[in-house]
Order: sequence, then structure tokens, then C-alpha cells
Amino acid sequence: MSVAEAGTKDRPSSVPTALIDELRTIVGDGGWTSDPLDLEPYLRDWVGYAEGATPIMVMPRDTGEVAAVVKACAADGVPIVPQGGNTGSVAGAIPHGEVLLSLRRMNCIREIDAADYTITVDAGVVLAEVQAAAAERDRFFPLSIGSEGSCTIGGTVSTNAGGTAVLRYGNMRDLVLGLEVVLPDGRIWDGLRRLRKDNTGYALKHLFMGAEGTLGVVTGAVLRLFPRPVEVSTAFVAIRDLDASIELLSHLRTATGDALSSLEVMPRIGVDIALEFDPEVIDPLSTQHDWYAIIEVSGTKADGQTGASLEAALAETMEKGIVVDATIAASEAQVKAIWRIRKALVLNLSKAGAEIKHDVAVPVSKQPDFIRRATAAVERTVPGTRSVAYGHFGDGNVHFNLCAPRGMDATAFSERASDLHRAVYDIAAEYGGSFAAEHGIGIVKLAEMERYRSPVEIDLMRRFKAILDPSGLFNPGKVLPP
Ligand code: 2HG
Ligand code: ZN
Repeated sequence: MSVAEAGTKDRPSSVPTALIDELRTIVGDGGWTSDPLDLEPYLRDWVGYAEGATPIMVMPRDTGEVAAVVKACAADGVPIVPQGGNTGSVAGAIPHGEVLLSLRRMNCIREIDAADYTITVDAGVVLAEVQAAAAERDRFFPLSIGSEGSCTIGGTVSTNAGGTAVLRYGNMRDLVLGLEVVLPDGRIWDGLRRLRKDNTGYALKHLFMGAEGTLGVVTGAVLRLFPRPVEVSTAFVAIRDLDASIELLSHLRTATGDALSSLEVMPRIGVDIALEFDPEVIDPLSTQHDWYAIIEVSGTKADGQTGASLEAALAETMEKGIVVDATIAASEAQVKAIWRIRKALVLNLSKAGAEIKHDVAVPVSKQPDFIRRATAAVERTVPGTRSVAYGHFGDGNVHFNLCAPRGMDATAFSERASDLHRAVYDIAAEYGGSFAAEHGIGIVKLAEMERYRSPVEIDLMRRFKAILDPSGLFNPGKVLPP
């Protein structure tokens, strides 16, 4: 979907004044706002897909208040859009006339149990706070994403967030043991169990993960913790070619005793964009190559083995001609400098020319073929399009993002978005891939849901929605095609 198409979905607000008064009373002073200036940051997404509207944003402090808000809205048939840190990439948390339910004031860490390797938190706790709280108790919460300083746990659960450590620890779905959810009728489902084994019928928690708030509002979660890595070794390497990325992955997993925690790949154009738009970025290698990888290996023993195994593994990959140049970070500053290239690329890509995003997953080994074919396809569709294919190669997630051809007008490029999407997603589909790997559907990929998911799959989803939310009051217009 193009930016222009995505941004025109506002529905008029029809929230009765009496309900507004009731909501204000439920959440109390400081728990709501209708001020357009206050609301502004919550009504637009960072990518620029949507500008929303709401008559009121409520910010409950606890699950009871969320349930009371939901019950009041349900009684009047008024829809709700839940929102966490508003860092999503598919405009899934932007209201278009609905009541906006922000979870950000529900920000308590309820309990950490180091012996159980679990942490129980409110939905509004920021991801970085969970990581820090775990570290204080000598534990590790591994989800790692660019927005970790502002995204919330409820949002990462509801979107099943992924990021750079999925290869080793899985995505959010793999890190959640239990959930607390407010259902569309206002009932609270207390599924906050901290069990690794719990085969008691249907795994209800999984329905709410990745549902983007269309089936329930996640208010709390029990998350898995891990032993804290005390040795982390990071390298920036140039690889022979795109195929070498898969050889590198395979080699590193075995050679490091499966201690590989990240393998991010990016093309030269990605490094160039980072260098051009972020003055603090430095090119870590003295010669230029077509493809690079950021490698992170981590271990829980402070015996120097993690760094030693990465060094040895890289020496082997250089002998085999998989890696052609490499630097291993020798200080925390150098680690930060390496990851800064990756961050700067994401934050500045749109400045290099109008950007069209594709968050694709294909089987790990198919990534090079997919990228080659998709690059050729977009070149055929809009000649001169600059493909910037980077991402989480360790788990098969390619951000196949595109920059407008030099000199092409941004609007003219955006107008070709659906043709470019089609070219890219058709190829991903041929590999049994996904058009929405870790960012979800929101309002941006409704057409693709219809095209690439079978009628059986869509029908099942609609039935689940109808059972849980028969009046369609939770995040309407998102995830499911109309
Ligand atoms: C990342 O990997 C995020 O940094 C964002 O998923 C990617 O904006 C993107 O396309
Ligand atoms: Zn990503």
C-alpha cells in the first residue's frame, strides 16, 4: 500500500458525550486527554503511513481500569484501538476515530523470579526496562529491536516482535510463558502462568500474540529469562558475495558451539547511506565490498572462550574464502560503532530517496536467490530503483527496502508501490515465504493478506475474530481484509 492510500482511512468519530464522561471518571485526572496537541504524537506512525484521529486517549493504570474502559465502550458499541509505544511499522496502533487506549501508564514490573528464570510485567513496561531489570538479577531478556528504548512489552507481544537475536532465542512468541488479556466484552483472562509445560488444551495465549490488538488487549505478561551473557564478541566482516552469507551462518553456528546470537547482513549501499546521513558512522574496513555482515557471539562464562572461538571461526572462514575482510570490536565503543551502522541505515534510508519497505521472510538458505530475483524484478518494474536488502539473515528475515531511482519524484515512485510490492511478494511466495515477517499487517498489508493467504486461513481468522469480538470493536480495520 502506498503512503497516500494508507493515510486516508479516517472514520468520523461518533463517541457519545456521556461515554467520554464515563471514561474520564474511570481513569481519573491525568489518565486521559482530548487535547489535539497532546494527542499529536500518538496519532501518527514513524514510517508515515497514517495520520489518525480520536476523540479521547485514555491511559488506565491497571488491568481493572482497562476492563472498565472496555466494558463501558462495549456497552455503547464504541470501538477501541490499543497502543503501546507506537513504534510499529504497519500503522497498526493508529486510531481512526476510535477511542485510543494507551497502555503506557501500566508500567510496573510485577515480579522477577531468578530461580524460575521469569519476569512478570505490565503491558506498558518499556522493553529496555525489562532487559535492565533482568540484568540486575543476573538474568537476560534477549528480545533486541531498534525501538527497544521506547517500545512496550504489550506491543511486542501483540505484534510478535522479532529483531536481531531471533536466530538464537526466538521471537516474542517464543519468549512468552503466560498472558493477561482483557477481552472485548471486558472480561479478564488471567493466563499469567509461568510454566514451561502446560498442555491443558488449546494454547490460547498464542491467539493474542501477533493479533495486533484485534482479539484482546494484552495487559500483562510472564516472560522467559536466560543466563546472562558475560562475554559478547562482535565483528564486522566483508563477505565474498551474497551466497557466502549462508556459508558463514552455517560455519559460525557449528564453530562457535552455537553461540551465535546475531547475523545481520547489509549491502554496500546500506553502509554508504549510513555514512552519508550520520556523521558519527565510520566505515570499519579500509576497502569496499558488495556485502557485509555484523556478527555477534555471546557466552555465559567469563573465560575468554567466546572471543577466542569467534576469532578462530573467522580465521577459518577467511581461509575458505567466505569472509574476505574482517574487524573484531576491541572495546565497547567499537561494538557501538558497528551497531550504529545498522541503526543509521534504518533511520536514514528514507532520506536517501522515497522508501518502499518489504519485511519479507524466506527459508534461510533461499535469501540470496530471493534477493537476486527480487532485485531484478524491481529493476524491471521501475528501472533505476535502488534495492537495499538487509536484515536478520540468521533467521531468514530480509528487509527488502527500496529507494527511488535518483532524480525520480517521490510521489511518482510511491504511486508504483503496489506494482513493486507485487513483484517482490510474488517471488517471496514462490519460496514459501511471508510478506510480513516481523512487522505485522496493520493497515498496510491488508491487500497482501487477501492475495497470499488462503481462503481457509482467512476464514479461520475471521471465525476466531467473530467468536472473541462479535461486534468488531477491537482495532477495527486492522489485520483482516474487509
Ligand atoms: C530493523 O530490522 C527493523 O531494524 C526496521 O525491523 C526495518 O524499517 C525497516 O524496514
Ligand atoms: Zn528488522
